[in-house]
Amino acid sequence: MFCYQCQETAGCKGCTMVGVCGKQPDVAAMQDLLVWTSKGLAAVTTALRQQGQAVPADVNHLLTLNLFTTITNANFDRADIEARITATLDTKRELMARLGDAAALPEAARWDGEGDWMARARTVGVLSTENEDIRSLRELITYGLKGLSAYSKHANALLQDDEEVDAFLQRALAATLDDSLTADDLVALTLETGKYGVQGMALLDKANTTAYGNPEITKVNIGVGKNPGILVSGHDLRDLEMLLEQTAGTGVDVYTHSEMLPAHYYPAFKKYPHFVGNYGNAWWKQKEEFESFHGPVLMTTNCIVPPKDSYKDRLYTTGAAGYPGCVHIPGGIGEQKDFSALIEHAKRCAPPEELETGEIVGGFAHAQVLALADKIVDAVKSGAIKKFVVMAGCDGRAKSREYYTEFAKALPRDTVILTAGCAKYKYNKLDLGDIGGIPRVLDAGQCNDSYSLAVIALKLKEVFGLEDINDLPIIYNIAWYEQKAVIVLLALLYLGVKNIHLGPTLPAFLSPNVAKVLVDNFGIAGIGTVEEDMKLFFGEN
Ligand code: FSO
Ligand code: SF4
Repeated sequence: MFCYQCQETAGCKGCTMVGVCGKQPDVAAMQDLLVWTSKGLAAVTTALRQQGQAVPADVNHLLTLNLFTTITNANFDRADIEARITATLDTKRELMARLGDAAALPEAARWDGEGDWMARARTVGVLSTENEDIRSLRELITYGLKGLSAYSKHANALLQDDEEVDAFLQRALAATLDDSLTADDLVALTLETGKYGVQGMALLDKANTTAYGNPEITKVNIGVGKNPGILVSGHDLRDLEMLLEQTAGTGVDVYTHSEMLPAHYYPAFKKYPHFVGNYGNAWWKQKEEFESFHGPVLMTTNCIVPPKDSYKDRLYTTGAAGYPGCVHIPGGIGEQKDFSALIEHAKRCAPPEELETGEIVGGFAHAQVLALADKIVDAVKSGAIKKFVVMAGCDGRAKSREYYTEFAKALPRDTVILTAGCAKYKYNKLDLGDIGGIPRVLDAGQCNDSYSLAVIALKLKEVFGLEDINDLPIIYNIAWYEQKAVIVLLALLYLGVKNIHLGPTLPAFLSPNVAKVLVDNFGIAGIGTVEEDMKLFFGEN
Protein backbone atom coordinates (compact mmCIF):
# COMPACT_ATOMS: atom_id res chain seq x y z
CA MET A 1 0.00 0.00 0.00
CA PHE A 2 0.98 3.60 -0.36
CA CYS A 3 -1.13 6.39 1.10
CA TYR A 4 -0.07 9.90 2.02
CA GLN A 5 -3.35 11.74 1.88
CA CYS A 6 -3.54 12.90 5.49
CA GLN A 7 -1.40 14.84 7.94
CA GLU A 8 -0.73 11.81 10.12
CA THR A 9 0.87 9.77 7.33
CA ALA A 10 3.75 7.61 8.60
CA GLY A 11 6.99 9.55 9.03
CA CYS A 12 5.44 12.51 7.18
CA LYS A 13 6.12 10.49 4.02
CA GLY A 14 3.56 7.76 3.43
CA CYS A 15 1.87 4.76 5.02
CA THR A 16 3.25 1.63 3.39
CA MET A 17 2.63 -1.25 5.81
CA VAL A 18 -0.61 -0.23 7.49
CA GLY A 19 -2.27 3.14 7.93
CA VAL A 20 -1.58 5.22 11.02
CA CYS A 21 -5.38 5.65 10.86
CA GLY A 22 -5.76 1.86 11.05
CA LYS A 23 -6.41 1.27 7.35
CA GLN A 24 -5.26 -2.21 6.35
CA PRO A 25 -3.38 -2.83 3.07
CA ASP A 26 -6.26 -4.75 1.44
CA VAL A 27 -8.69 -1.93 2.23
CA ALA A 28 -6.17 0.63 0.95
CA ALA A 29 -5.90 -1.35 -2.30
CA MET A 30 -9.67 -1.47 -2.77
CA GLN A 31 -9.90 2.26 -2.04
CA ASP A 32 -7.28 2.91 -4.71
CA LEU A 33 -9.30 0.79 -7.12
CA LEU A 34 -12.51 2.60 -6.18
CA VAL A 35 -10.90 5.99 -6.82
CA TRP A 36 -9.54 4.78 -10.17
CA THR A 37 -12.87 3.28 -11.22
CA SER A 38 -14.59 6.50 -10.20
CA LYS A 39 -12.16 8.45 -12.34
CA GLY A 40 -13.06 6.13 -15.21
CA LEU A 41 -16.77 6.77 -14.71
CA ALA A 42 -16.03 10.51 -14.49
CA ALA A 43 -14.30 10.31 -17.88
CA VAL A 44 -17.47 8.72 -19.30
CA THR A 45 -19.83 11.31 -17.77
CA THR A 46 -17.55 14.14 -18.93
CA ALA A 47 -17.61 12.75 -22.48
CA LEU A 48 -21.40 12.47 -22.31
CA ARG A 49 -21.71 16.11 -21.23
CA GLN A 50 -19.41 17.13 -24.07
CA GLN A 51 -21.90 15.47 -26.41
CA GLY A 52 -24.67 17.51 -24.83
CA GLN A 53 -26.12 14.52 -22.99
CA ALA A 54 -27.44 14.90 -19.45
CA VAL A 55 -25.98 12.92 -16.58
CA PRO A 56 -28.56 11.66 -14.05
CA ALA A 57 -28.31 13.09 -10.52
CA ASP A 58 -27.96 9.61 -9.04
CA VAL A 59 -24.73 9.14 -11.01
CA ASN A 60 -23.41 12.40 -9.52
CA HIS A 61 -24.39 11.13 -6.09
CA LEU A 62 -22.72 7.77 -6.66
CA LEU A 63 -19.45 9.49 -7.53
CA THR A 64 -19.44 11.88 -4.59
CA LEU A 65 -20.25 9.06 -2.19
CA ASN A 66 -17.44 6.97 -3.71
CA LEU A 67 -14.88 9.67 -3.07
CA PHE A 68 -16.26 10.41 0.38
CA THR A 69 -15.90 6.72 1.22
CA THR A 70 -12.14 6.97 0.59
CA ILE A 71 -11.56 10.01 2.82
CA THR A 72 -9.29 9.36 5.79
CA ASN A 73 -10.89 7.18 8.45
CA ALA A 74 -14.37 7.19 6.88
CA ASN A 75 -14.70 3.58 5.79
CA PHE A 76 -12.65 0.54 6.80
CA ASP A 77 -15.04 -2.05 5.36
CA ARG A 78 -13.54 -3.86 2.37
CA ALA A 79 -16.84 -5.51 1.39
CA ASP A 80 -18.55 -2.14 1.34
CA ILE A 81 -15.84 -0.64 -0.85
CA GLU A 82 -15.94 -3.60 -3.23
CA ALA A 83 -19.71 -3.25 -3.50
CA ARG A 84 -19.21 0.39 -4.48
CA ILE A 85 -16.73 -0.66 -7.20
CA THR A 86 -19.30 -3.11 -8.56
CA ALA A 87 -22.04 -0.47 -8.54
CA THR A 88 -19.71 1.97 -10.29
CA LEU A 89 -18.85 -0.58 -13.00
CA ASP A 90 -22.57 -1.29 -13.54
CA THR A 91 -23.34 2.40 -13.92
CA LYS A 92 -20.40 2.90 -16.21
CA ARG A 93 -21.49 0.05 -18.47
CA GLU A 94 -24.95 1.58 -18.87
CA LEU A 95 -23.59 5.03 -19.65
CA MET A 96 -20.96 3.73 -22.06
CA ALA A 97 -23.77 2.29 -24.15
CA ARG A 98 -25.16 5.81 -24.53
CA LEU A 99 -21.79 7.22 -25.44
CA GLY A 100 -21.05 5.23 -28.55
CA ASP A 101 -17.36 4.99 -29.42
CA ALA A 102 -15.28 4.41 -26.29
CA ALA A 103 -11.90 4.00 -27.99
CA ALA A 104 -10.66 7.46 -27.00
CA LEU A 105 -11.46 6.97 -23.33
CA PRO A 106 -8.72 6.25 -20.78
CA GLU A 107 -8.10 2.73 -19.54
CA ALA A 108 -9.87 3.45 -16.25
CA ALA A 109 -13.06 4.09 -18.23
CA ARG A 110 -12.68 0.98 -20.35
CA TRP A 111 -11.91 -1.40 -17.48
CA ASP A 112 -14.98 -3.53 -16.85
CA GLY A 113 -13.94 -5.36 -13.73
CA GLU A 114 -12.03 -8.13 -15.48
CA GLY A 115 -9.00 -9.78 -13.92
CA ASP A 116 -7.83 -9.98 -10.34
CA TRP A 117 -8.86 -6.81 -8.48
CA MET A 118 -5.99 -6.90 -6.04
CA ALA A 119 -3.46 -7.16 -8.89
CA ARG A 120 -5.22 -4.34 -10.74
CA ALA A 121 -5.25 -2.18 -7.60
CA ARG A 122 -1.48 -2.46 -7.36
CA THR A 123 -1.11 -0.80 -10.75
CA VAL A 124 -3.45 2.16 -10.21
CA GLY A 125 -2.45 3.66 -6.84
CA VAL A 126 -0.71 6.95 -6.12
CA LEU A 127 2.73 5.70 -7.20
CA SER A 128 1.48 4.72 -10.65
CA THR A 129 2.22 8.31 -11.69
CA GLU A 130 5.99 8.36 -11.98
CA ASN A 131 6.78 12.06 -12.28
CA GLU A 132 6.69 13.34 -8.70
CA ASP A 133 5.36 16.80 -9.58
CA ILE A 134 2.54 15.49 -11.76
CA ARG A 135 1.78 12.92 -9.05
CA SER A 136 1.73 15.66 -6.41
CA LEU A 137 -0.65 17.85 -8.41
CA ARG A 138 -2.92 14.95 -9.35
CA GLU A 139 -3.18 13.94 -5.71
CA LEU A 140 -3.66 17.53 -4.50
CA ILE A 141 -6.58 17.85 -6.93
CA THR A 142 -7.98 14.43 -6.07
CA TYR A 143 -7.88 15.14 -2.33
CA GLY A 144 -9.53 18.52 -2.87
CA LEU A 145 -12.24 16.73 -4.84
CA LYS A 146 -12.69 14.22 -2.03
CA GLY A 147 -13.34 17.10 0.35
CA LEU A 148 -15.68 18.73 -2.15
CA SER A 149 -17.52 15.42 -2.50
CA ALA A 150 -18.10 15.23 1.22
CA TYR A 151 -19.61 18.71 1.29
CA SER A 152 -21.69 18.02 -1.82
CA LYS A 153 -23.03 14.84 -0.29
CA HIS A 154 -24.26 16.69 2.80
CA ALA A 155 -25.99 19.25 0.58
CA ASN A 156 -27.48 16.45 -1.55
CA ALA A 157 -28.84 14.83 1.60
CA LEU A 158 -30.85 18.04 2.06
CA LEU A 159 -32.04 17.77 -1.54
CA GLN A 160 -29.80 20.53 -2.87
CA ASP A 161 -27.72 19.88 -5.96
CA ASP A 162 -25.47 22.02 -8.10
CA GLU A 163 -24.93 20.42 -11.49
CA GLU A 164 -22.05 22.82 -12.18
CA VAL A 165 -20.17 21.56 -9.15
CA ASP A 166 -20.77 17.92 -10.12
CA ALA A 167 -19.79 18.52 -13.73
CA PHE A 168 -16.56 20.20 -12.64
CA LEU A 169 -15.83 17.52 -10.08
CA GLN A 170 -16.11 14.83 -12.73
CA ARG A 171 -14.16 16.78 -15.37
CA ALA A 172 -11.34 17.40 -12.88
CA LEU A 173 -11.33 13.78 -11.72
CA ALA A 174 -11.07 12.62 -15.31
CA ALA A 175 -8.29 15.16 -15.94
CA THR A 176 -6.12 13.44 -13.34
CA LEU A 177 -5.97 10.48 -15.76
CA ASP A 178 -4.91 12.62 -18.70
CA ASP A 179 -1.21 12.22 -19.52
CA SER A 180 -1.28 15.12 -21.98
CA LEU A 181 -1.77 17.70 -19.20
CA THR A 182 1.34 19.60 -18.10
CA ALA A 183 2.23 20.68 -14.58
CA ASP A 184 1.04 24.20 -15.47
CA ASP A 185 -2.31 22.80 -16.64
CA LEU A 186 -2.65 20.97 -13.35
CA VAL A 187 -1.74 24.05 -11.30
CA ALA A 188 -4.54 25.91 -13.10
CA LEU A 189 -6.90 22.99 -12.40
CA THR A 190 -5.89 23.10 -8.73
CA LEU A 191 -7.03 26.71 -8.47
CA GLU A 192 -10.21 25.91 -10.36
CA THR A 193 -10.83 23.18 -7.79
CA GLY A 194 -10.67 25.93 -5.17
CA LYS A 195 -13.24 27.95 -7.10
CA TYR A 196 -15.66 25.04 -7.04
CA GLY A 197 -14.73 24.46 -3.41
CA VAL A 198 -16.19 27.88 -2.65
CA GLN A 199 -19.26 27.05 -4.74
CA GLY A 200 -19.69 23.66 -3.04
CA MET A 201 -19.39 25.15 0.44
CA ALA A 202 -21.85 27.88 -0.53
CA LEU A 203 -24.26 25.16 -1.66
CA LEU A 204 -23.94 23.35 1.66
CA ASP A 205 -24.33 26.60 3.58
CA LYS A 206 -27.53 27.29 1.67
CA ALA A 207 -28.76 23.73 2.23
CA ASN A 208 -28.06 23.84 5.98
CA THR A 209 -29.48 27.31 6.60
CA THR A 210 -32.54 26.72 4.42
CA ALA A 211 -33.34 23.53 6.28
CA TYR A 212 -32.36 24.51 9.81
CA GLY A 213 -32.11 28.32 9.96
CA ASN A 214 -29.06 30.49 10.48
CA PRO A 215 -26.72 29.48 13.33
CA GLU A 216 -27.03 31.86 16.26
CA ILE A 217 -25.08 32.52 19.45
CA THR A 218 -25.67 29.46 21.60
CA LYS A 219 -24.45 28.12 24.90
CA VAL A 220 -23.97 24.37 24.59
CA ASN A 221 -24.13 22.18 27.67
CA ILE A 222 -21.07 19.93 28.05
CA GLY A 223 -22.44 18.02 31.03
CA VAL A 224 -24.79 15.03 30.99
CA GLY A 225 -28.36 14.19 31.92
CA LYS A 226 -29.78 11.17 33.70
CA ASN A 227 -31.25 9.28 30.73
CA PRO A 228 -29.44 6.83 28.50
CA GLY A 229 -28.20 8.53 25.37
CA ILE A 230 -27.13 8.19 21.76
CA LEU A 231 -23.97 9.98 20.72
CA VAL A 232 -23.84 11.35 17.17
CA SER A 233 -20.55 12.14 15.48
CA GLY A 234 -19.51 13.20 11.99
CA HIS A 235 -21.04 16.01 9.96
CA ASP A 236 -24.38 14.96 8.50
CA LEU A 237 -27.13 17.20 9.89
CA ARG A 238 -29.91 15.36 8.05
CA ASP A 239 -29.00 12.14 9.85
CA LEU A 240 -29.08 13.99 13.14
CA GLU A 241 -32.49 15.45 12.34
CA MET A 242 -33.96 12.01 11.58
CA LEU A 243 -32.49 10.63 14.79
CA LEU A 244 -33.87 13.51 16.86
CA GLU A 245 -37.33 12.96 15.41
CA GLN A 246 -37.23 9.23 16.08
CA THR A 247 -35.91 9.55 19.64
CA ALA A 248 -38.48 12.18 20.70
CA GLY A 249 -40.54 10.88 23.62
CA THR A 250 -38.59 7.61 23.93
CA GLY A 251 -36.68 8.56 27.07
CA VAL A 252 -33.42 8.42 25.13
CA ASP A 253 -31.33 11.59 24.96
CA VAL A 254 -29.11 12.66 22.08
CA TYR A 255 -25.63 14.17 22.39
CA THR A 256 -23.15 15.42 19.82
CA HIS A 257 -19.48 14.48 19.57
CA SER A 258 -16.64 16.30 17.78
CA GLU A 259 -17.76 17.90 14.49
CA MET A 260 -21.46 17.48 15.29
CA LEU A 261 -21.21 20.08 18.08
CA PRO A 262 -22.25 22.99 15.79
CA ALA A 263 -25.66 21.36 15.21
CA HIS A 264 -26.64 22.97 18.52
CA TYR A 265 -26.25 26.41 16.94
CA TYR A 266 -29.11 25.89 14.45
CA PRO A 267 -32.56 27.12 15.53
CA ALA A 268 -34.30 24.02 14.15
CA PHE A 269 -32.50 21.68 16.53
CA LYS A 270 -33.31 23.73 19.61
CA LYS A 271 -36.86 22.49 19.67
CA TYR A 272 -35.85 19.03 20.85
CA PRO A 273 -35.65 18.97 24.66
CA HIS A 274 -33.84 15.64 24.57
CA PHE A 275 -30.98 17.12 22.50
CA VAL A 276 -28.96 17.53 25.68
CA GLY A 277 -25.52 18.77 24.76
CA ASN A 278 -22.05 17.95 23.48
CA TYR A 279 -20.10 15.07 24.98
CA GLY A 280 -16.32 15.10 24.90
CA ASN A 281 -13.90 16.52 22.44
CA ALA A 282 -12.41 16.04 18.99
CA TRP A 283 -12.60 12.79 17.04
CA TRP A 284 -9.26 11.36 18.18
CA LYS A 285 -10.38 11.22 21.82
CA GLN A 286 -13.16 8.80 20.94
CA LYS A 287 -11.60 5.66 22.41
CA GLU A 288 -11.93 6.99 25.93
CA GLU A 289 -15.05 9.04 25.35
CA PHE A 290 -17.12 6.42 23.50
CA GLU A 291 -16.23 4.00 26.28
CA SER A 292 -17.47 6.28 29.05
CA PHE A 293 -20.54 7.37 27.10
CA HIS A 294 -22.03 3.89 27.70
CA GLY A 295 -24.68 4.23 24.97
CA PRO A 296 -24.71 3.64 21.19
CA VAL A 297 -22.69 5.92 18.94
CA LEU A 298 -23.70 6.87 15.40
CA MET A 299 -20.88 7.78 13.00
CA THR A 300 -22.46 9.75 10.19
CA THR A 301 -19.09 10.36 8.47
CA ASN A 302 -15.40 10.17 9.32
CA CYS A 303 -13.45 10.35 11.65
CA ILE A 304 -13.60 6.76 12.93
CA VAL A 305 -10.83 5.41 15.13
CA PRO A 306 -10.77 1.58 14.99
CA PRO A 307 -12.99 0.77 17.97
CA LYS A 308 -12.02 -1.11 21.10
CA ASP A 309 -13.85 -4.39 21.63
CA SER A 310 -15.38 -2.91 24.76
CA TYR A 311 -17.70 -0.66 22.73
CA LYS A 312 -17.49 -2.00 19.17
CA ASP A 313 -20.99 -3.48 19.40
CA ARG A 314 -22.28 0.01 20.28
CA LEU A 315 -20.71 1.67 17.21
CA TYR A 316 -23.08 2.18 14.27
CA THR A 317 -22.25 3.73 10.91
CA THR A 318 -24.32 5.32 8.17
CA GLY A 319 -23.75 7.13 4.88
CA ALA A 320 -20.14 6.99 3.66
CA ALA A 321 -18.89 5.63 6.98
CA GLY A 322 -18.30 1.95 7.55
CA TYR A 323 -16.43 -0.42 9.83
CA PRO A 324 -16.36 -4.21 9.56
CA GLY A 325 -18.43 -5.83 12.27
CA CYS A 326 -20.34 -2.63 13.09
CA VAL A 327 -23.99 -2.29 12.06
CA HIS A 328 -24.51 0.04 9.10
CA ILE A 329 -27.82 1.92 8.94
CA PRO A 330 -28.84 2.08 5.28
CA GLY A 331 -30.68 4.89 3.49
CA GLY A 332 -30.01 6.97 0.42
CA ILE A 333 -30.71 10.58 -0.43
CA GLY A 334 -34.31 11.52 0.33
CA GLU A 335 -34.97 8.25 2.16
CA GLN A 336 -35.98 7.91 5.80
CA LYS A 337 -33.39 6.02 7.79
CA ASP A 338 -34.54 3.67 10.51
CA PHE A 339 -32.62 4.26 13.74
CA SER A 340 -34.81 2.01 15.89
CA ALA A 341 -31.94 -0.44 16.46
CA LEU A 342 -29.92 2.33 18.13
CA ILE A 343 -32.87 3.52 20.17
CA GLU A 344 -33.62 0.04 21.49
CA HIS A 345 -29.93 -0.46 22.16
CA ALA A 346 -29.74 2.82 24.09
CA LYS A 347 -32.60 1.76 26.34
CA ARG A 348 -30.48 -1.16 27.55
CA CYS A 349 -27.51 1.08 28.37
CA ALA A 350 -26.50 3.12 31.39
CA PRO A 351 -26.59 6.92 31.12
CA PRO A 352 -23.35 8.62 30.07
CA GLU A 353 -20.63 9.15 32.62
CA GLU A 354 -20.01 12.82 33.31
CA LEU A 355 -16.71 14.07 31.91
CA GLU A 356 -17.13 17.75 32.68
CA THR A 357 -19.78 20.34 33.39
CA GLY A 358 -20.46 23.79 32.06
CA GLU A 359 -21.04 25.32 28.66
CA ILE A 360 -19.23 26.37 25.54
CA VAL A 361 -20.36 29.18 23.29
CA GLY A 362 -20.60 29.08 19.52
CA GLY A 363 -22.81 29.92 16.58
CA PHE A 364 -20.79 32.66 14.93
CA ALA A 365 -21.49 31.78 11.32
CA HIS A 366 -21.81 34.60 8.81
CA ALA A 367 -25.37 35.75 9.55
CA GLN A 368 -24.72 36.02 13.29
CA VAL A 369 -21.38 37.80 12.84
CA LEU A 370 -22.85 40.17 10.28
CA ALA A 371 -25.64 40.95 12.75
CA LEU A 372 -22.88 42.00 15.14
CA ALA A 373 -20.92 43.77 12.41
CA ASP A 374 -21.36 47.29 13.82
CA LYS A 375 -20.03 46.25 17.18
CA ILE A 376 -17.10 44.41 15.61
CA VAL A 377 -16.24 47.24 13.22
CA ASP A 378 -16.34 49.74 16.11
CA ALA A 379 -14.04 47.52 18.14
CA VAL A 380 -11.58 47.38 15.25
CA LYS A 381 -11.76 51.14 14.68
CA SER A 382 -11.24 51.92 18.35
CA GLY A 383 -8.29 49.53 18.49
CA ALA A 384 -9.99 47.25 21.04
CA ILE A 385 -9.58 44.44 18.48
CA LYS A 386 -6.20 44.61 16.76
CA LYS A 387 -6.24 41.37 14.82
CA PHE A 388 -8.34 38.37 13.92
CA VAL A 389 -6.64 35.00 13.80
CA VAL A 390 -8.25 32.30 11.67
CA MET A 391 -7.43 29.03 13.43
CA ALA A 392 -9.86 26.81 11.54
CA GLY A 393 -9.28 23.22 10.45
CA CYS A 394 -8.81 19.90 12.15
CA ASP A 395 -7.58 18.45 15.38
CA GLY A 396 -5.51 15.29 15.52
CA ARG A 397 -3.49 12.96 17.70
CA ALA A 398 -0.04 14.43 17.16
CA LYS A 399 1.52 15.87 20.29
CA SER A 400 2.86 18.71 18.16
CA ARG A 401 -0.71 19.99 17.94
CA GLU A 402 -0.40 21.25 21.51
CA TYR A 403 1.15 24.17 19.67
CA TYR A 404 -2.38 25.37 18.90
CA THR A 405 -3.43 25.41 22.57
CA GLU A 406 -0.28 27.29 23.52
CA PHE A 407 -0.62 29.63 20.56
CA ALA A 408 -4.21 30.48 21.55
CA LYS A 409 -3.12 31.12 25.13
CA ALA A 410 -0.20 33.30 24.05
CA LEU A 411 -2.20 35.51 21.69
CA PRO A 412 -2.38 39.16 22.73
CA ARG A 413 -5.65 39.97 24.52
CA ASP A 414 -6.72 42.30 21.74
CA THR A 415 -6.99 39.44 19.23
CA VAL A 416 -10.03 37.38 18.30
CA ILE A 417 -9.85 33.78 17.07
CA LEU A 418 -12.14 32.86 14.17
CA THR A 419 -12.58 29.11 13.97
CA ALA A 420 -14.44 26.27 12.28
CA GLY A 421 -13.85 22.53 12.21
CA CYS A 422 -12.64 20.27 14.99
CA ALA A 423 -9.43 22.32 15.42
CA LYS A 424 -11.40 24.38 17.96
CA TYR A 425 -11.17 21.68 20.60
CA LYS A 426 -7.58 22.70 21.16
CA TYR A 427 -8.74 25.97 22.76
CA ASN A 428 -12.54 26.20 23.02
CA LYS A 429 -12.59 25.26 26.67
CA LEU A 430 -9.89 27.74 27.70
CA ASP A 431 -11.28 30.81 29.31
CA LEU A 432 -9.99 33.36 26.83
CA GLY A 433 -12.52 36.00 27.83
CA ASP A 434 -14.13 38.60 25.61
CA ILE A 435 -13.52 42.02 24.15
CA GLY A 436 -16.37 44.36 25.04
CA GLY A 437 -18.80 41.44 25.01
CA ILE A 438 -17.39 39.83 21.84
CA PRO A 439 -16.00 36.40 22.79
CA ARG A 440 -12.34 35.92 21.87
CA VAL A 441 -13.15 32.59 20.21
CA LEU A 442 -15.81 32.88 17.53
CA ASP A 443 -16.80 29.41 16.35
CA ALA A 444 -18.57 29.42 12.98
CA GLY A 445 -19.27 25.67 12.98
CA GLN A 446 -18.01 22.62 11.11
CA CYS A 447 -14.98 22.67 8.81
CA ASN A 448 -17.24 23.46 5.82
CA ASP A 449 -18.37 26.57 7.72
CA SER A 450 -14.93 27.97 6.94
CA TYR A 451 -17.07 29.33 4.13
CA SER A 452 -18.62 31.62 6.76
CA LEU A 453 -15.18 32.89 7.69
CA ALA A 454 -14.56 33.78 4.04
CA VAL A 455 -17.94 35.56 3.84
CA ILE A 456 -17.07 37.49 7.00
CA ALA A 457 -13.64 38.46 5.62
CA LEU A 458 -15.16 39.66 2.35
CA LYS A 459 -17.74 41.69 4.28
CA LEU A 460 -15.07 43.31 6.46
CA LYS A 461 -13.08 44.14 3.33
CA GLU A 462 -16.13 45.92 1.96
CA VAL A 463 -16.90 47.75 5.21
CA PHE A 464 -13.33 49.00 5.52
CA GLY A 465 -13.24 49.92 1.83
CA LEU A 466 -10.16 47.79 1.13
CA GLU A 467 -8.97 46.71 -2.31
CA ASP A 468 -7.39 43.47 -1.23
CA ILE A 469 -8.58 40.81 1.21
CA ASN A 470 -4.97 40.59 2.41
CA ASP A 471 -5.09 44.18 3.72
CA LEU A 472 -7.45 43.07 6.50
CA PRO A 473 -5.98 42.58 9.98
CA ILE A 474 -6.40 38.81 9.67
CA ILE A 475 -3.76 36.15 10.27
CA TYR A 476 -4.36 32.62 8.95
CA ASN A 477 -2.92 29.83 11.06
CA ILE A 478 -4.75 26.71 9.95
CA ALA A 479 -4.44 23.14 11.21
CA TRP A 480 -5.15 20.35 8.77
CA TYR A 481 -5.68 16.62 9.00
CA GLU A 482 -7.70 15.18 6.18
CA GLN A 483 -8.99 16.00 2.72
CA LYS A 484 -11.83 18.34 3.68
CA ALA A 485 -9.16 20.70 4.93
CA VAL A 486 -7.54 20.44 1.50
CA ILE A 487 -10.63 21.81 -0.23
CA VAL A 488 -10.93 24.55 2.40
CA LEU A 489 -7.32 25.52 1.72
CA LEU A 490 -7.81 25.53 -2.06
CA ALA A 491 -10.97 27.63 -1.60
CA LEU A 492 -9.05 30.22 0.41
CA LEU A 493 -6.30 30.32 -2.22
CA TYR A 494 -8.91 30.82 -4.92
CA LEU A 495 -10.34 33.75 -2.91
CA GLY A 496 -6.89 35.34 -3.01
CA VAL A 497 -5.91 34.79 0.63
CA LYS A 498 -2.13 34.90 0.98
CA ASN A 499 0.38 33.93 3.66
CA ILE A 500 -1.62 31.07 5.14
CA HIS A 501 0.31 29.13 7.76
CA LEU A 502 -0.44 25.44 7.62
CA GLY A 503 0.44 22.94 10.31
CA PRO A 504 1.38 21.02 12.26
CA THR A 505 3.30 19.76 9.20
CA LEU A 506 3.02 20.53 5.51
CA PRO A 507 1.35 17.84 3.38
CA ALA A 508 3.60 14.94 2.39
CA PHE A 509 1.91 14.93 -1.01
CA LEU A 510 3.41 18.29 -1.94
CA SER A 511 6.57 17.65 -3.94
CA PRO A 512 9.34 20.23 -3.42
CA ASN A 513 8.46 21.91 -6.73
CA VAL A 514 4.72 22.03 -6.04
CA ALA A 515 5.39 23.32 -2.52
CA LYS A 516 7.57 26.02 -4.11
CA VAL A 517 4.72 27.10 -6.39
CA LEU A 518 2.48 27.49 -3.32
CA VAL A 519 5.18 29.36 -1.38
CA ASP A 520 6.14 31.67 -4.25
CA ASN A 521 2.62 32.51 -5.40
CA PHE A 522 0.63 32.36 -2.19
CA GLY A 523 3.15 32.75 0.61
CA ILE A 524 2.08 29.42 2.13
CA ALA A 525 4.24 28.59 5.13
CA GLY A 526 4.46 26.08 7.94
CA ILE A 527 4.49 26.88 11.63
CA GLY A 528 7.38 27.51 14.00
CA THR A 529 7.40 27.46 17.78
CA VAL A 530 4.75 29.52 19.56
CA GLU A 531 7.45 32.04 20.54
CA GLU A 532 8.77 32.38 17.01
CA ASP A 533 5.28 32.73 15.57
CA MET A 534 4.23 35.33 18.13
CA LYS A 535 7.24 37.39 17.06
CA LEU A 536 6.47 36.79 13.42
CA PHE A 537 2.84 37.85 13.71
CA PHE A 538 3.00 40.49 16.42
CA GLY A 539 6.59 41.73 16.54
CA GLU A 540 8.62 41.95 19.71
CA ASN A 541 5.97 43.36 22.08
FE1 FSO B 1 -12.47 17.23 11.92
FE2 FSO B 1 -12.50 14.67 11.05
FE3 FSO B 1 -14.37 18.51 9.94
FE4 FSO B 1 -12.37 16.53 9.19
S1 FSO B 1 -13.80 15.50 12.59
S2 FSO B 1 -11.02 16.16 10.87
S3 FSO B 1 -11.41 18.25 8.21
O1 FSO B 1 -13.39 14.95 9.50
O2 FSO B 1 -14.00 17.21 8.62
O3 FSO B 1 -12.82 19.00 11.06
FE1 SF4 C 1 -1.91 6.83 6.37
FE2 SF4 C 1 -3.52 8.96 6.48
FE3 SF4 C 1 -3.62 7.28 4.41
FE4 SF4 C 1 -4.53 6.53 6.81
S1 SF4 C 1 -5.35 8.14 5.47
S2 SF4 C 1 -3.27 5.30 5.43
S3 SF4 C 1 -3.02 7.55 8.16
S4 SF4 C 1 -1.91 8.62 4.98
